[in-house]
Amino acid sequence: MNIIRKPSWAIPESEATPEHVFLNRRTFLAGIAGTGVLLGSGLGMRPAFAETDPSAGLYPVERNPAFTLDRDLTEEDAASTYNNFYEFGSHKQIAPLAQKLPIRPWTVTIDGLVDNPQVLDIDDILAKMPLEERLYRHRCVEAWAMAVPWSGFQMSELVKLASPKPEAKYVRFETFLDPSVASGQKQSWYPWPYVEGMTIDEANNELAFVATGIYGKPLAKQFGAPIRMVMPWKYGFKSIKSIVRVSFTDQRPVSFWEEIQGKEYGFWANVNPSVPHPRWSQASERLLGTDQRRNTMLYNGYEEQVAHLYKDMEGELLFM
Ligand SMILES: Nc1nc2c(c(=O)[nH]1)N[C@H]1C(S)=C(S)[C@@H](COP(=O)(O)O)O[C@H]1N2
Ligand SMILES: [Mo]
Repeated sequence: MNIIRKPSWAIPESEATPEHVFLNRRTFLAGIAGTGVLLGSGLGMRPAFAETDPSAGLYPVERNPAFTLDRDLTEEDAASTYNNFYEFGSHKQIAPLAQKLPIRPWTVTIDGLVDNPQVLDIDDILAKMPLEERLYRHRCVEAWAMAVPWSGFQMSELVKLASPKPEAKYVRFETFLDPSVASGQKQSWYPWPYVEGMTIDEANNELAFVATGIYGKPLAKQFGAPIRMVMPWKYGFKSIKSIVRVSFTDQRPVSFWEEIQGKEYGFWANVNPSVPHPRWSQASERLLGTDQRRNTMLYNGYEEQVAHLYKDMEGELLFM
């Protein structure tokens, strides 16, 4: 049994963290006009860290019009230069460091209480799954937010592929473990690898999404390439990056942040403006790449789609 001891500065900070989002706007809308990806968004786009990815030819994928937004998309330069990816450091400027992550070959192991345990190659997953684009809000527990176009597939497709046994109640996800490329993983007070979890009902909700791309391209490494979760009604730490293992279990998984600081980061972590974090308010959020704030929305604005999942769960700490 590990006793986790960690310095207090290793805990996610709220607005105390100075922002270093230097927008380096390089607009050449003309260059993407033919792609249809971001038309109407007003974004100029260019990859912050261009690199050839073997799946590049798959994107852009068709946008699913069912998932629209109440706000502008975040500029790609802002979203891709301000990231949480503790494997590469406990600060936001991890993008250059994350480029060290090798993303081929890459496999995802599906195991546990399933009829179809298997090891899937990332390119087979990409070939097999119905890829689409969705515009989602994202709300970090630290009170910053963004709105981005994810590409990928609905998580329920992966559940179907695994075919969980009736005893399975939860899905547990694991990120890669390789301290030789991710120097943050040499910090032994963290319980590596990063783990997250959800119920199978949550995984089967139509909003639960597996992202393999963003901004009409394969995921840049700092976003959690080559495959990550997106749970838009929950605080961002639930959206685990660079997944190598998906296990179906009858035990509620203990997630990375819950293990570190369970009183501040719980299992459910649903967004709620009126339940403050023990160290800061969640009433409003800062929009990345702008100087604007907005009021936080219950379930990050997805109440209609997800509130039913939490009926009759009054005893649970649903909002931390
Ligand atoms: N493996 C892993 N996944 C992770 C994290 C992390 O540090 N490691 N950070 C989480 C947090 S706190 C947030 S807000 C989002 C940030 O996603 P983004 O950097 O793509 O915006 O990733 C989540 N997934
Ligand atoms: Mo976060």
